[in-house]
Amino acid sequence: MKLNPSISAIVWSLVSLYTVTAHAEVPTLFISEYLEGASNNKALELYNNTDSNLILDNYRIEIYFNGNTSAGATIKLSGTLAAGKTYVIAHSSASFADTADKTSGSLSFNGNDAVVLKNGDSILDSIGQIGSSDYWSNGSGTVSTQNMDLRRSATVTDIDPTDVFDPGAQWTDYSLDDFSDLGIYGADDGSNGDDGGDNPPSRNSAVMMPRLPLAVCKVMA
Ligand SMILES: [Ca+2]
Ligand SMILES: [Ca+2]
Ligand SMILES: [Ca+2]
Repeated sequence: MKLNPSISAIVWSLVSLYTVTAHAEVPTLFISEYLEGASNNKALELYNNTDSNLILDNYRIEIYFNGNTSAGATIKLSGTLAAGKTYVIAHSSASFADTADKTSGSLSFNGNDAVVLKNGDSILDSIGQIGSSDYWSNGSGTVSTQNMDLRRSATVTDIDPTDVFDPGAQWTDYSLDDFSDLGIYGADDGSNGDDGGDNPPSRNSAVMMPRLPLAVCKVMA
């Protein structure tokens, strides 16, 4: 039997939709916490939301300072990060540096510097907007990339470092120099996010990572 073209298109769309869903459920590494504290108290917490070890050798953090469109600092990661575990990078002179997985004197953002996480040349996640020297905040200024500890509060959706950045959309503010949650990922209620609890969501369930646009293109094709 020959399917008519419209049924064939629907079947293809459903197959492609399945592909979209499958891809959307393959998260990798993302930034779960960002600490922009006093002096050199700077840190990033990364979370491996896959069911596998991640070899970090091709991963790096880039920092685009003060609206620059070229990275002014590159911090290469290394080692292996187990499934469901965190990796903390701290400034070498941070007061909590001895608790970090990696330290670097280049981790010197101060609120108006875009931070990008890459695997090779693929962008995995970002904070801020490359080319902008704004100190990013939500409308009221209660959630800001300056002088705050920010924890990822919801499903990861904004990974694009080139568009407008609203830290209030996916981040919850904690006080300056509150480094008590560095190295811990989870939410007290088990929801997606990092709010100081220790109950991570089940992995591969809800964190949307960057493959979606490609797959959407496939659906549209
Ligand atoms: Ca700066
Ligand atoms: Ca963005
Ligand atoms: Ca944390």
